[in-house]
Amino acid sequence: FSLEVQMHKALERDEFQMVYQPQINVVTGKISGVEALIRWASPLLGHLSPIEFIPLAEETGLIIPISEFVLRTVFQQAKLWQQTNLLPERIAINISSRHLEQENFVSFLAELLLEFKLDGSIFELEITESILLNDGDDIIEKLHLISSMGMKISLDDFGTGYSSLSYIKKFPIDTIKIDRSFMHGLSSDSEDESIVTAICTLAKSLHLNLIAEGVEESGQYRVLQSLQCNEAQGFLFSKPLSAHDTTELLLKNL
Ligand code: G
Ligand code: G
Ligand code: MN
Ligand code: NA
Repeated sequence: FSLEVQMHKALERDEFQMVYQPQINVVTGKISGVEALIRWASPLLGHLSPIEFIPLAEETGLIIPISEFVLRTVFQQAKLWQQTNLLPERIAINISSRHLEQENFVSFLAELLLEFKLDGSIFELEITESILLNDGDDIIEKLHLISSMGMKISLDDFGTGYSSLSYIKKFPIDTIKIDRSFMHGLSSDSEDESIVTAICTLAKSLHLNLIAEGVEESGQYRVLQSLQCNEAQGFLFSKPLSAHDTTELLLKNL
């Protein structure tokens, strides 16, 4: 029952599922976007967190078909929401650096856009800083191609890595997502608050969209509002929801 063997079978057996977590516009209080997140319900191993299987998928290369499944499923969902006038402004998708590095990554995206007749601007690809460390030029070129297709790029888990300002300048980044580890001390005037304040100032001066992740308490939300952080995401608003439940929520949000 090795994890690797089960993961292989999981794709064929349709055991992966996408869930969606709403992102809230801090000014209007309405849903501005959703982040797509993968879930795996294995009949043998139970519910597994992506933290438990994505690293192994990256090591074994299985991340490529999994990531293609993620993109295809989310594009399909976007089409359904578009047809029912429920499409949020943005759908964010986590991209593994292993997939981004594939030669055909950009053409895969282009083909999906064509197939589903969708505008690229619906999507935002979430990448982590580590990818920007690797090789510069090849990745820059890809990100520019993705931008030219209308898609946005966001830096996930910001503040936990190098957070180097030179990356933000060098790469076509649209959005910064403040890592959820900074939310804990946000309503208690701590170091976290100083860091989040600094990131907000940075984002504003660079004209970047800013999303705070892991917002669990209304006190944290109030601080984010006062700092003019654009968007917030976290259990305070909603946990990640099935496609069906997300659709219900989007209906109410109209
Ligand atoms: O949803 P959850 O909190 O369990 O996610 C845990 C981690 O797994 C996060 O770092 C998230 O970015 C990553 N993750 C979730 N869904 C996907 C996905 O569809 N693709 C990739 N590459 N990573 C994902
Ligand atoms: O690394 P990334 O931002 O992609 O991770 C997203 C993960 O964060 C999701 O798996 C989701 O389940 C989790 N998450 C979302 N909201 C909250 C929250 O308010 N608190 C905590 N602890 N985790 C959250
Ligand atoms: Mn993410
Ligand atoms: Na994150």
